[in-house]
Amino acid sequence: MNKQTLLNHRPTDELVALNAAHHIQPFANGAVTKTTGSRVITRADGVYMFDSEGHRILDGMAGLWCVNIGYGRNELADVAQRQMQQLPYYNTFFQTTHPPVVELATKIAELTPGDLNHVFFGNSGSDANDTNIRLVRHYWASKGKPTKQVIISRENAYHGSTVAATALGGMAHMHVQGAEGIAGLAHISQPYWWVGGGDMSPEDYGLKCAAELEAKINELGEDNVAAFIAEPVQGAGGVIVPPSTYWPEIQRICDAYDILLIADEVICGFGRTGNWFGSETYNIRPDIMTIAKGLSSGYMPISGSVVSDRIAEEFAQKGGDFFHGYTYSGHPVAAAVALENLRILEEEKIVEHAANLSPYFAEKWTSLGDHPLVGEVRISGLMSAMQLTPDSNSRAPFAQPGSIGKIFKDIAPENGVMLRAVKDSIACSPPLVITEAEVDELVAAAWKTLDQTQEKAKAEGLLTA
Ligand code: PXG
Repeated sequence: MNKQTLLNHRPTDELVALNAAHHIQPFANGAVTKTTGSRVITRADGVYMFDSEGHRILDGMAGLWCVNIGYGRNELADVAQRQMQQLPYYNTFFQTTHPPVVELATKIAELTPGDLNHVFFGNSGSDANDTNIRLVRHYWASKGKPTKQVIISRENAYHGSTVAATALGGMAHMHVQGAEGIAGLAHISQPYWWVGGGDMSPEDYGLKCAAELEAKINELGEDNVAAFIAEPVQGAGGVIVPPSTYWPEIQRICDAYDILLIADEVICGFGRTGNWFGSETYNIRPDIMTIAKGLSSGYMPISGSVVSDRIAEEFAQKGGDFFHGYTYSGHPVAAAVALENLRILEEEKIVEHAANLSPYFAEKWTSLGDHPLVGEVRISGLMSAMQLTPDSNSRAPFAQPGSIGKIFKDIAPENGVMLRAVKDSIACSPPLVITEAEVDELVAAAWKTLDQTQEKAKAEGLLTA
């Protein structure tokens, strides 16, 4: 075993310098990596992680919205070791398969709602969404409707970072970095009432945003539209919890027109919203579900596109060869680890725990709304956000959008909590195993961070009031 990487790592300053010299980090600014450096995380247990300097930090983001069962579950390590010894790798192409992938597909079919009974495996949410693009287009071609090609998505959606998933997502600042000009994609508004709702009630605004789907289908022509894709609750976009009117109307429109509905459950899946899937929380009947993150609680990279009987039957009868697959689709070690994660989620009733804890979590998180810097709070199960604003009444943005969220994000770990800033929204998504006492600790640290953020912002002239 390489003890240097596992236990006796190099001193922090060396690690930080080598990191800046050789590691290109995702969603990071290379210049800042060089000047400010990066925090080095060395171990984690339960809801806490520890950096190389020994600071204990409550992980309010469950890694990156994924460590649903919490850290330190050695059962997953044991399963990985056993599977590596028995069959570390074999492919799932060309009519071969292996027990872990069969067991996992069967388990996912059992857990997912409705007739979502068939899984195509990938390694990340991004590649699963790439799969979905090819899958729905191949489906319609097989059905004899090859013109049904366009996939409608939403502004500010996050569906991943491959070229296709970036273009499918709705983040303009990502599109301009190498993902422009991908054909057959269209976008409608997100139901982000705080920013876009104006004088409308959230419910009316939800209907207005949903109506855009119908308008877009009519503009493009139903015969040209393959699918609509959306996260039940937008996560990376700032935890945009849709108004209650939104999903029923979206579902009605997808049913009324012959449009496949893809629920991107990469964040919402596996308990995050208090049910196994966000689709259950919001009464959505998807034809395809994207799953990743909580599927293995992040212990191994694995994802899936879960499809309905209707789609799988078409593939089985007329689809012919689907020329698509990743070397590691259904990787045996990842599949075995995911299966063990699902066993723990189920047997330890962790999804029920999340549901039972959610009123307490909501009450505590809502109390942050009393802080003068906070305009609204948004909550769904154990994911939440607070919207920072200089003026709750006018819902005004800050003079320099994003500047206050960044101050908050930088201070939070100093107060022992990791949270994520999405511009001036602060997102929270703790491991689902978090306890009431740990919620108290998280919220107290967040309040203290709000105070310090306000002070610093005033001192820097970013806040005048
Ligand atoms: N769909 C959704 C809804 C996601 O949240 C992906 C797809 C892509 O998954 P992979 O496994 O390819 O990363 C995601 C990922 C953030 C952040 O900063 C969020 C994600 C990834 C990285 C950062 O909030 N979500």
